Amino acid sequence: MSTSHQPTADSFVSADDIRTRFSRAMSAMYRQEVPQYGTLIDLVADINARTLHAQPTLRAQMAHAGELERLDVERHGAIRVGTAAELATLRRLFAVMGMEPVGYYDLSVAGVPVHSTAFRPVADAALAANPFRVFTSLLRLELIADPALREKAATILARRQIFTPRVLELIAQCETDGGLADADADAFVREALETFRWHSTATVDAENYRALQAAHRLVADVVCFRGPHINHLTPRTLDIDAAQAAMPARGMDAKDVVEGPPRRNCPILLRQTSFKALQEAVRFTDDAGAHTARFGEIEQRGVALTRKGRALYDQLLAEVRDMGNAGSAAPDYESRLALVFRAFPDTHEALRAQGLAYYRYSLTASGEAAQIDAETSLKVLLAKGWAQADPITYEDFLPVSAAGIFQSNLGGEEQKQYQAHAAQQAFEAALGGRVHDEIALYEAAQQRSVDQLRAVLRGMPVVDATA
Ligand code: OOG
Ligand code: NI
Repeated sequence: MSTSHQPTADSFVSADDIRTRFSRAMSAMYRQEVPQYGTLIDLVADINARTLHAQPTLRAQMAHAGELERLDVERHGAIRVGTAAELATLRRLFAVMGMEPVGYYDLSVAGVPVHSTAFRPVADAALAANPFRVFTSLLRLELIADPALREKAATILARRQIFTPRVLELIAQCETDGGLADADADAFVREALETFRWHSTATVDAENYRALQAAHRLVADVVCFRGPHINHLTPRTLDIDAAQAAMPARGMDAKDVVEGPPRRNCPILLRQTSFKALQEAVRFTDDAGAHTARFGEIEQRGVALTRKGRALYDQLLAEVRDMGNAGSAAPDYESRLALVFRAFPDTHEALRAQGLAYYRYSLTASGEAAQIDAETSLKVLLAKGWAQADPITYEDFLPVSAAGIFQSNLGGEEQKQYQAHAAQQAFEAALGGRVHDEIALYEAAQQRSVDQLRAVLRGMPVVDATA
């Protein structure tokens, strides 16, 4: 490692900036690798422009919430890794870009032998700058039933190194110095990208590939390649139904149903749809073959829910999916979904009054001009037009939706059953740290906004504890 530099904090590039450079580089790479991703980005840009033009209130609300600028850089990706060591190093790699593990997702209940977290920024300002997220799954080898196959997979995984030597040096340098200067930040982005690149040569022969694929298609995807290729990158659309309807005309084979809640006046959580994975030519060590892994996805984000709101969402979704036992495959799924979700209030007033969703509160111009008792309730402040409540955007994922996305993109129809249960402690041991509780983060963001508002009313200087 070169130690000739004298690190000083002001010569460092911010973590936000490194994240933006990285997400831009990743997007460019994926556009090259999967041209349909470029088509999807163009489609979403068109639809977002049209939606903002047609809905000036939405535009104003997004501008006020500071969401307009981030819209066209906003996307998430997903990768799957095979060992605890890989996951732990990813945690350190993402930390260089200000991304921390948020949430624990157990996908085994949905027949996928992984558990996951999302690496993303957590501070308000960092989210506003660029909310780039990576849904990261760890294979649960213990769920492979055949001990010999399990052993073989572990041996293959133990042989690979998914990080370049230079990126490991730069991560360590960043941890020691507290940041990276410009040229090192660029080198970091270049080297980190190598981990996410697609490799068309597999590390195993065709027979081993088939054996691992028979255990689960995902096992083959994780074990048989030199690295955890990025398997999709997802832009954020403001109208997912319009985007879904426009996909076939642009040559995309869209998945049948949109995952998540139904279309609503006040969008909640997250709605997602994808186009199916591509069949790609690969070379095994002894033969030519094909693999399906990489796909495209779009999503529409809504307001973050409180624990109470989330419980209601989970309950209603389970009700819809249990009807006739068909999950989301039933032909009338969308109308059932809409019907059952009538029980979920659909005005922001009702969502607030029932404590179902999170908002950021701020004084309006008239609130700032008026003489107001600092303890006036939020309800009165809002009713008088002295304060405004902006929905806090949901920045995370949904396990049932994620399972649907996994299933639709692994190719093949088989459903596996696992006698598994959530294993958050084992996941955190592999990760080498705890994951944030996402709901606690939203709660804190709402509370910070209320504290700031009260501080302004009291005429106190406002300190931003997260900056
Ligand atoms: C991840 C699937 C989950 C989402 O948006 O819910 C996901 C994967 O296929 O690796 O990306
Ligand atoms: Ni996704």
